[in-house]
Amino acid sequence: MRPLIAGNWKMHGMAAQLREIEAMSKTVHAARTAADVLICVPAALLSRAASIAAGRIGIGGEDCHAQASGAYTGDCSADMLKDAGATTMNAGHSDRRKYHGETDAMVAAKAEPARRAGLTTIICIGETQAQRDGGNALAVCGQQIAGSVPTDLARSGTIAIAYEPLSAIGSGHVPAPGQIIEVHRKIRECLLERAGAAGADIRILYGGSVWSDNVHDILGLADVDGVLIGGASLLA
Ligand code: G2H
Repeated sequence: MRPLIAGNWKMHGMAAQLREIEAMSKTVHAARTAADVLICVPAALLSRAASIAAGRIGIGGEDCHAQASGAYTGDCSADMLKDAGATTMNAGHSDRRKYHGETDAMVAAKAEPARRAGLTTIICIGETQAQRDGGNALAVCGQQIAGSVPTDLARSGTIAIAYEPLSAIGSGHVPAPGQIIEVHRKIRECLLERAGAAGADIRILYGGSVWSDNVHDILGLADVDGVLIGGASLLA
């Protein structure tokens, strides 16, 4: 499967940083990289980022509201992301689950309008350290897949999954390869159960403290079809 290298700027970045997207997109285009490249940016930068990237790399939103429009001050719909030039969006990133109380059901409700808008959705899941210490990591990830991934979407080829163990996010601590392989294998099993053969084609990304010095090793692990990169994607 062609890997996806996805950056996630979170709530970082001003117009000046879009120069990095311009330079990167030109490099990626010229080098004909063997991976798809995507940068997810704050909504305020989306339109300018998409214009600068000019289709050479994908530009993604970081979240959307489940409704198409309405009195939801401060929110942004999937149609709006698409209209601004996004190809992709994140749903259920751990920051959204942590700071906005997003549940699996809320995540699932965002993925469907994203599909209708023509966006691919990266659905983020991952266990807490307490859940892992309690021996429940695989069960938790399985439950999150069951609750966050609508079955018809899994069959539609318009989603990817990002596994982000919470202890790895922004911490510099990447789990042992065996842990990543074990959870990705579990996610693959869940996707095959939900989507049948189509589940084999869904990318499963790893996210959490991916940097230039570990990205190649992580991409070489079984069932790792890409990476979601936060902090390191902000460095020029
Ligand atoms: C977590 C990642 C992207 P970081 O998946 O959100 O962040 O690479 O900073 O751990």
